[in-house]
Amino acid sequence: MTDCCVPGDDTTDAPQNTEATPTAETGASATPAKTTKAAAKAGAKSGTSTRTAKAANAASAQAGDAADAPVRASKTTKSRSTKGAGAGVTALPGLEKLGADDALDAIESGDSAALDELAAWPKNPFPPVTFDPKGDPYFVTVPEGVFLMGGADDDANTIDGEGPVRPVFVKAFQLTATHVTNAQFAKFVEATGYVTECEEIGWSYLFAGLLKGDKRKEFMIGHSDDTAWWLAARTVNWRTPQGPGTTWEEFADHPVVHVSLRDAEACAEYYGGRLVTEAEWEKAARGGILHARYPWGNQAIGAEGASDWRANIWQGKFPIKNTEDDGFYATSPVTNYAPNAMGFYDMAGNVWDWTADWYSTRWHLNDNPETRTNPKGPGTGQTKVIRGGSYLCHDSYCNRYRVAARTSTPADSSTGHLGFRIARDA
Ligand SMILES: [Ca+2]
Ligand SMILES: [Ca+2]
Repeated sequence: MTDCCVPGDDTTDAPQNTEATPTAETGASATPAKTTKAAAKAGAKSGTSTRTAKAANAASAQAGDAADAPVRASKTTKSRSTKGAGAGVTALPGLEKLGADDALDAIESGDSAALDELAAWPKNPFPPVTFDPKGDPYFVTVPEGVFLMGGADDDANTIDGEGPVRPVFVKAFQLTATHVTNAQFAKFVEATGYVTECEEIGWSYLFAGLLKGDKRKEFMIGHSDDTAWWLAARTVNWRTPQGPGTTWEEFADHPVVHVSLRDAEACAEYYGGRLVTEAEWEKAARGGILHARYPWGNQAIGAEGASDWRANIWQGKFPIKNTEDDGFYATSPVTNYAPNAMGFYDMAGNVWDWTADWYSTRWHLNDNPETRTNPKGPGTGQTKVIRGGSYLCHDSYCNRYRVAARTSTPADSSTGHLGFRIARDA
């Protein structure tokens, strides 16, 4: 791949403002707000992006509501969390073993030595396994028990509702070790004849650096209003993951992208599963580490140099220059980077994962059995939670590859940096 272009460098109506800005720390910028089907059709017809601000505004309103959300567990919150989680569910198995109280004390104190201890690799990591990411999905079983959900990082996106850190019980479940790959999605489509939402409407969002020159002139029909580097590109879908002219077969072991929530649910059902809840996702992402910034611990990505990248994110100057120090401009093979201690790959970076939960920045602030025991998120909402960050994440722009980070997007969204995993009850 070549360096990222400046969106708008070769078309007159393309976006001009491509600099990452401080406002890019909002949820609406981590992934473009998407259209409804009707808006998408209108956009394709008019040749301009008609992505309404409705969804983005809704998300912003939610985010604004949570500006006063706590980001650290206070002693009061901790005490209530533990008690509340136990109430009505007999007990929280594993809580004593986990040492949640001590962990919360350490997190609250901010003592770096204590935090490093919490972030230590588990003493008994899951044994390594070998599987074919182009074969049937490989499931890892996560045992039941309590984990500490939420983050208290100094640079946490507090408006996203990352905190407080609280004990959450999750019953045993299974989750695919990797993002669902193009090969796996292709098998589902071949067996069922399924047609994805963006195939129906005729376009999807593609990162500007993947649609340049003549191709941009031919295929671009608009761009995101709030994130200029997302171009609405005609004919793009999962079969052409990195733009017109590319094929899924070239990227068979990469995550499938350009899939909406409905598409992800249909594929999960085909493989006998469902979408993951947000709590299940975060428990799997933490991989048995009590509390850490990343799925592998607290150490920043790349701390030991260019060969030390542990996830596929963006290096360089976003969105103009990607130095590809981690080896990839866009998506990467799903087992390219080392897994976490439970055997889950790409819980940071590569592509986002859809989750089943509606997004709220406040729902989990209520301390009760519904939010602390097998939580499934609020009953309704306007956007769905997505987790894990993508190849477009960058320290200076969107540091949401941290394990506690969260954002959301409308259910009918499809983009080139959003995929999914499959969960099922154990
Ligand atoms: Ca990369
Ligand atoms: Ca990911």
